Amino acid sequence: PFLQNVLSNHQFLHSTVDTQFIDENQELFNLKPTQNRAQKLLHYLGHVMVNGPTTPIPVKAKPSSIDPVVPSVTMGDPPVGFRDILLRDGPEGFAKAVRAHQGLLLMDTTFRDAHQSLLATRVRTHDLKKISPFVSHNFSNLFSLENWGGATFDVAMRFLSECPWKRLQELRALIPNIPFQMLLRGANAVGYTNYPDNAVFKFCEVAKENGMDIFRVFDSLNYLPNMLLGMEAAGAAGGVVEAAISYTGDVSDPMRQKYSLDYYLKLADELVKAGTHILSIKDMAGLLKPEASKLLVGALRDRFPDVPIHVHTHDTAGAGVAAMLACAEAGADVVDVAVDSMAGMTSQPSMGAIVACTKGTKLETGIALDKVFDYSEYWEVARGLYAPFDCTATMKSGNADVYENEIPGGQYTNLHFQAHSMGLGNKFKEVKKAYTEANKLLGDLIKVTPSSKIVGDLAQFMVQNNLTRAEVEEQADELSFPLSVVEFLQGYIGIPHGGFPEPFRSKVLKSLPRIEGRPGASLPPMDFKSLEEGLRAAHGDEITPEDVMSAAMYPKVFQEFKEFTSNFGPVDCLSTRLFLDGPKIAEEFEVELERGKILHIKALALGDLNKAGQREVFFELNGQLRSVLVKDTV
Ligand code: 3PY
Ligand code: ZN
Repeated sequence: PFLQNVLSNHQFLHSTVDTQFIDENQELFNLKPTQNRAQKLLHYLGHVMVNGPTTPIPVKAKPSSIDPVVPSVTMGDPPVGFRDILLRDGPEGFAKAVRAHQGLLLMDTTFRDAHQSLLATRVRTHDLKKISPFVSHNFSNLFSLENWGGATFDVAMRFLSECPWKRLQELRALIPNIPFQMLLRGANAVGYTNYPDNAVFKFCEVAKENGMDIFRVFDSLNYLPNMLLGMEAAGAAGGVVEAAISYTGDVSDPMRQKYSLDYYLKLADELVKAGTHILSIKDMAGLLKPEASKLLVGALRDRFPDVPIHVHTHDTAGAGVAAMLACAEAGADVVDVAVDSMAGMTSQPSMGAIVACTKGTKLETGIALDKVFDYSEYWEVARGLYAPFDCTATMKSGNADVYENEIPGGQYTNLHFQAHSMGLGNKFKEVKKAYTEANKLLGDLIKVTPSSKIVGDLAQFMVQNNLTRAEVEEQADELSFPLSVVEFLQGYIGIPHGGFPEPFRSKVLKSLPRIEGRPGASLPPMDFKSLEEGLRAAHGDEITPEDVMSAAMYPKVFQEFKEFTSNFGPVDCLSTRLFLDGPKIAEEFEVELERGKILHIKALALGDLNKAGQREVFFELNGQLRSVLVKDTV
């Protein structure tokens, strides 16, 4: 790099060089590691060409070689949207405007829950960015775009080797007019376990600073103290607080008493009393039937005439559109949809269907159907790039058995993948049955991350050990349960509605300690200063406040992500096919490292295996021959 700096220096090129030259041109010593970015990316591409993808692949399928075409976008600023109202009037004014709005509002989940449910959360910032200007210009009347949080935070670092914060910043710059929405797991923030309170507060603060607007806050047990903590954190950050009641059971079934209409109304009372700006029903498994929608949303509408109601569902059984229309009829202000080609099955119901079905009615969405078609076409082709993660490789349809097993959308897909990869493809039914039994064993829980994982772990344990519910109950004091189950019973994630199952809990825990009350309340505050110092010592001075939060949430994942990028460079700049599959021999392509900084690369050849078990991979980089040595691990 020093030599390159010298060779491109103006004075060096245009005058006689004497010994003062170096002293006068201190910028020659500007040897930031970023100058190796190109070489690191070649190393990455070579690695993928020799060894295959660096991210785990659930299905044996190649990414499509067809790139999606971005529909054209008009020049100039995008139209004014709800975010302009939010910025002008604050969260309360925003909530009033939503409530006063005539017609049905939509949240688009395509950028988050849809791909979390269908494509193992693997959609990359690269493909989100490309379509963002189109969304900003043509979907300005969306209530919000859900594009962050939930599982996307850790998956970005863990499996995509990209920074979740950079995603947020880049999307914000491209979509200034539509509110961004994230999923916050209450006291678990974007993790799977309770964090100290100050970590949740700081997380929301940094998210808001980076452009997040609306925080959907839930707790996987609907445990009020955890929910209140998350709501306070989002509110203190200046965000719109959307408290979400996780829905399970069936309020239209008089036989299902544990999660009755009365249970939900009482919880809603508490959330409204705590000042939520918006009240949400989070139907993570898609259990809300049209009749139940009428009852639940109708009752909430009567009780809280001024509070906007926002409903989330999954289409696993196939009744999602019917349910969302029933919710809208009963007075919901906003419902969740995904664009058609990313909708259905374990994802959200179809945007196009809702837009078309409400056209010309009092629920008219104001969204142009032909723009939905263009948007859908982009995703239909983009989805092909993610073929190695697409649940439709093995799952061919939704299934109304979800009303029985109550498995949340994303987990339904994951369990299907797992059953399939273990050669238990035809055992999915058994896994689902075990899930139903495991849920009963644990006392019939609300099931959503992380409580859903606990039920899933117990179900797998039962399948692997060939145990029935009665056998597990009988042998509870002898069995060696998954850690997540034991910790749940200890109270690590909070207290379930109706309390812990007895005598099962006592038999499993014996003398193990039990946490009383809200778990986060007994955790010592996180020391951000020493965390930051440690990160600087390990990774250098370019550590940002966002990095500190990533490490606070996921220390090990962050560490591995930093190591990966210091070896392989900014892989987020690569197109998805190159990221997953590498180039073909003789393929020429461009990589934009940053605005205007473009690398021209051609893959030339793959060398033979040498004695050290390596292969040399040859490239042309900006017209110059380069090669990298890669260990062949296949
Ligand atoms: C998540 O927590 O990631 C969810 O999507 C829950 O539904
Ligand atoms: Zn969901």
